[in-house]
Amino acid sequence: MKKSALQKARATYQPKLPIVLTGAVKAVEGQPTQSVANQAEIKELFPNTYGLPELKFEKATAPAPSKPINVGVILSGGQAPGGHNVICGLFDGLKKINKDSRLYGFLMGPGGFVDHQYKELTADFIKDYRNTGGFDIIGSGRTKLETKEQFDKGLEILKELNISALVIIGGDDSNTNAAVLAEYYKSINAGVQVLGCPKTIDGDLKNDVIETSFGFDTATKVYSEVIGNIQRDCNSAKKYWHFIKLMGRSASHIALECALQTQPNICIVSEEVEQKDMTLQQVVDYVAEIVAKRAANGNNFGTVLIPEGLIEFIPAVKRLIAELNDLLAKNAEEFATVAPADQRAYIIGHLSKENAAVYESLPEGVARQLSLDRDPHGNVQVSLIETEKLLSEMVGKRLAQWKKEGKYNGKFSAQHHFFGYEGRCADPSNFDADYCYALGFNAACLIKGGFTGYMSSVRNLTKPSVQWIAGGIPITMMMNMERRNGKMKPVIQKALVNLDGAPFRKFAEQRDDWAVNTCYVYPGPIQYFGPSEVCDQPTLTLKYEHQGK
Ligand code: FBP
Repeated sequence: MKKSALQKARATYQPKLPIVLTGAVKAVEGQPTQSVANQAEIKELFPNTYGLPELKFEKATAPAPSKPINVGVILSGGQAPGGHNVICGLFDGLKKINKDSRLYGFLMGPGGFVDHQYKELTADFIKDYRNTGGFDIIGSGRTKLETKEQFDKGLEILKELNISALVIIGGDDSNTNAAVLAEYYKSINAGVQVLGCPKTIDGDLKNDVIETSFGFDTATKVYSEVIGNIQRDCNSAKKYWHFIKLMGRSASHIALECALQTQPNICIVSEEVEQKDMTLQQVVDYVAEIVAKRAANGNNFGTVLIPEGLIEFIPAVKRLIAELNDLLAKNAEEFATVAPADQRAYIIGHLSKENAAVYESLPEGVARQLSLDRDPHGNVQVSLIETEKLLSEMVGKRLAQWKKEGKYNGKFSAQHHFFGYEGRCADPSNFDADYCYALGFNAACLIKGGFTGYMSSVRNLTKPSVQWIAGGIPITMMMNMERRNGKMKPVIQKALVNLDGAPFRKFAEQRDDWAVNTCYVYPGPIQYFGPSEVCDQPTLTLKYEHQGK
């Protein structure tokens, strides 16, 4: 494999472990826990893994030598920078327990587990993946682990390889599956522990006990670098409005973090749009008014950040999606037989009057997108909806109308961008390299302690990594009941942007200034080597959340 100069230099980086994990540890148990909501239902569904205590690792005296442990690992869902380091940390942790421990990677996500596709991960093999981005070490996939048949099929290969613990590195849906699998294996005394690791660039797998998911730090730094570059271009030529859609699924954490880092003229936050019960036209008017104000000052240029989930949060569209989800789940067989040209009419004919009207009012392409296949977890594939073009088109129309009415006299020319895949496989920042390595190493400690149904947890993340706190959080603690594919299911509660939280408040205090004046910040590329204030800064979201505590 030919390596770039940076790859070669980066391979020698030794992630910094929390000091507590550098020696022998003991797990200190906290109080029994409860799920965030629907306690009775979740307790009934997880009789063997509900109510477990939180765990915190503390230093212990050196233990007697342990037996080797065989462990399986799965990368699940979208790529996020640092996944390779989770695997390296897990590997090193297992080897520290006993040098004869073995680690097996299931290939291409949960599908590899069910289909018995795996690879043994040896020291020689993983060395090329240390501190690198991507999930290519074993590949990833979105197969949903949910049926007893899948669990039993997976158990066959675990038994064959003498694997006694499985680590699932994934987002909220994949960790939900980890909890269900842990419960099932415990209920049948399978002798297999199941643990999760919080992954996703979206930043929506967090709560009081999980401070952030890995990958959010690096991905937002990459997007902010490019947004900064665009802003400098924009401020140089002074002739374009750039509409920039950012990944992040439903939550607007990525857009908000990038706004805090780059100070664009406009950043839409979906959660606020929902709270204010805004229509699509009101969102358009909000943008058009700022374009007009800037034009009045002679500034016919600017930047607009748009979270990819925006469309789902417009309350009328949200109601439409909820009905569409049920309709498409219930009538799946019949709908599959409808010719593409007739699908629009079929949907309109089967929706309630109110939702049919909303469906008809949307541009055809967007409406079609909302009725296409969900991902295996039942999510609308928002990354495929071209919200940035939809918005700029509607803003252009509004401005043209205002021009006729004599209310606006500027020039409006738009450029469109979508940043998502560009950041998901970047080499992890120092923060993500350390955090991921610690999450993996910590998972090995949880395995050694015999725990199951836990998520690996590393906290105190705004402090230097040596001061981080390591432990485990029962996954059931993060769960509530939600409607998925037409049925109520136990799932980890997604963290959306909290409008009372410090990151949003910081943004809201400054946005009027950023809108009219040009206050761009240019963060530049991620730095891996150099002074700590340049290389080791966590996200502003994390920083403000900690300050707000
Ligand atoms: P995860 O929840 O799996 O981490 O998804 C991250 C993400 O990048 C979302 O931001 C985006 O909507 C989605 O994946 C895109 O999915 P795909 O990789 O299948 O195109």
